[in-house]
Amino acid sequence: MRVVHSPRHALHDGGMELHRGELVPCFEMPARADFILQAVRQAGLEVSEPQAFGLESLWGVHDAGFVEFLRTAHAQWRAIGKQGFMLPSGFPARGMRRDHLPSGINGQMGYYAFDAGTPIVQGTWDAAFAAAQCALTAAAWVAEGERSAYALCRPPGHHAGHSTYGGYCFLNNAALAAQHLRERGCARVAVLDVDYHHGNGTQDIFWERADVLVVSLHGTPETEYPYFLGYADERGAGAGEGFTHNFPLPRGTTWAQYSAALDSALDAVARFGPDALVVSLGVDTYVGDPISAFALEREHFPLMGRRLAQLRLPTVFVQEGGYAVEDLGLNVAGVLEGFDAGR
Ligand code: SP5
Ligand code: ZN
Repeated sequence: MRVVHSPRHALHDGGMELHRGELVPCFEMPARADFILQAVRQAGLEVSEPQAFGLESLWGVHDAGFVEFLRTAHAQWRAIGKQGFMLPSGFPARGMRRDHLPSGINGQMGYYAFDAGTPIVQGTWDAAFAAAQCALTAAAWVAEGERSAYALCRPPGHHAGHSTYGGYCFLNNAALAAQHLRERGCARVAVLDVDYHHGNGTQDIFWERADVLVVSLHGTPETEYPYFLGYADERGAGAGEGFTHNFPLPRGTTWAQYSAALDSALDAVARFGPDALVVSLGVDTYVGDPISAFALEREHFPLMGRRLAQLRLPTVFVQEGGYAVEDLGLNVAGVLEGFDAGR
């Protein structure tokens, strides 16, 4: 399996997140990508840099005004004399206006963000755009006939919606890969999200579409981030009704419980009959993850990869979460090696 990665990910660094009432350094840190890179190289996989894709390659998935906000946000912050990371402090909740984008940068942040855990620093845009290009490159390879590819994206993407950011995510890398496959000859594309957290952004982007199936297994929003989306009764709307499937699982979920839900998720994908698969690959389901509460062990990740391979679909893996930094590489490489062994 070929790997695509950009060193520009490291430009997204130095932010703090609001965690249990305190500002702490982000769990989503550059060292994550370094550990993954080391592990995939050790596994003998070839790593390339992304091809260049223009801003217009984002517009099939994201609102152009939102993209412009992300691209210029930190410059606007510096223009009012601020430095360092930016976090929003107010959001348009029930009863407040969502039809007007404030002109000030603080209001704009609250308008587009949905949490106070996703700082923007000076290098965030360059890193997020490079990650998007990695996902697009992996999708292009698969569209051209590769059996599978892995986009080592950082920052991650599955929480980013059509015009929203949060959950450490700015641009939805997996959605961009799926949309690219759609535009390159795949009539139906499935996105399977195995990150610990619900892929609310991907669900938002494809909510009313029947050509992209969205299936997510995750910690139940009753207790787990992102709290306000990811229930089993969310099934899509309009033309997209029945093309979203959620499998919320309780804290403490073991491999036995997880793999039963994974089988149901894989059945939903197989029934859809897609031409290609995009896997939102978060390994924060690992028992050692510092912000998550499932109980998957290292040996379960190759088993997951094997099951994914049994769909026998051209597959793009896109990196999402996973915060047990030192074990992250082996867990990711475990999925990829299991997939390659199971083909
Ligand atoms: C891509 C991805 O995995 N994003 C996750 C973003 C989670 N951010 C907020 C996490 C809040 C978790 N609450 C802490 C519970 C500690 N046991
Ligand atoms: Zn996650």
